[in-house]
Amino acid sequence: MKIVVTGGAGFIGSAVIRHLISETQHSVVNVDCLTYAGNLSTLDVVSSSSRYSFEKVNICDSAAVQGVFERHRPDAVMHLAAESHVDRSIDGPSAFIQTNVVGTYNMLEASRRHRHSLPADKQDEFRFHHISTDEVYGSLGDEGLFTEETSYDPSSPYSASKAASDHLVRAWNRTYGLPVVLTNCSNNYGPFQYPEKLIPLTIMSALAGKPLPVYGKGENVRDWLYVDDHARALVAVLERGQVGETYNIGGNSERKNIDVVRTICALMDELNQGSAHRPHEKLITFVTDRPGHDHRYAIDASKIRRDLNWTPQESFASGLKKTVQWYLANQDWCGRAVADRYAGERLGLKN
Ligand code: TDX
Repeated sequence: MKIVVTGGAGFIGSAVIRHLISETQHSVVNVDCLTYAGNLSTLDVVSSSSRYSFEKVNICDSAAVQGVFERHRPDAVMHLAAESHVDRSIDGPSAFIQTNVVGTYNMLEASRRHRHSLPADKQDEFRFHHISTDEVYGSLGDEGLFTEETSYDPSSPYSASKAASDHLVRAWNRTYGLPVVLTNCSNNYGPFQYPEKLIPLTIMSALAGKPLPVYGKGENVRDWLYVDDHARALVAVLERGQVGETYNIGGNSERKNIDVVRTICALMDELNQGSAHRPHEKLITFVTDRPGHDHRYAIDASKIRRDLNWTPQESFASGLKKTVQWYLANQDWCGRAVADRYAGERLGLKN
């Protein structure tokens, strides 16, 4: 298959492309406009492949998106391009509405037009895979899990924009017959994540001996998924998922934020023994809570396990250790990723 991957220079998109080029025979057209969070160096290990090409295109530019479809005539789209950071969506929702809602609409319309230009058998085989988040379901109490049937109840501008995009994708399936599959995942972590998210921000701040900000009391729970496990799941859904279906993807690794931060501190003590900042736990600082902070996310991934035979390979302990090791060994990459763009300051308190 020739697959257009949007957001392929981002954290999850680049993991998907590395997997597609290294582990499958599919071809990839990476469509990315290289925002602050996009970085082509994430693709250095695959970018010389004859099955890889790059288009610097913003999905909000419908004419440019149309051009990509005309030039490449893809068999499938994996749509990952999105603004993804909840705190930034609180400070400035506009980019989230544009990219996540309008950008998804542009991708759907371009896919619909392109599909009509294909021969009949190819029209049936075409796939639009929309990659989304468990945040569309809102917040759980202390019990229960998100399933594919959980009602939508988003809390932040980010999650509301992703919920809107999910609804558009389902509408294009029901109204226009576009063959879609959807996935909603839990919190991802691993190499190449932009150091604004909890895990890489904690590692980078601990390295610099800076305070480790924990929102509220650190009692909020997230369900962690190693990014390469997610990438394998996404390719399984694209190749074998049922049209019109949604699959929840989670790593079965629920943790309180404070426990995640403490575990990172212990790993930093162990793996960075020369550090002047040991024990790193003394850097933990409780700060004002995030407005509209969802209490708990947890995914029931039994559908994708049962129907597509996918299971996560990484435990949270093994994945987190690999991640800390990667950031310790790739401090230059992180320095370049944030240079002149983000100094680790608190985001998301504006109202
Ligand atoms: O400095 C911090 N301190 C802190 O306590 C940061 C950045 C976060 N937190 C808390 C807030 C959350 O409870 O840690 C938890 C994780 O925060 P984020 O890394 O910002 O992720 P989250 O808000 O849970 O959203 C993430 O998972 C779902 C991604 O950013 C989304 O794109 C994805 O859809």
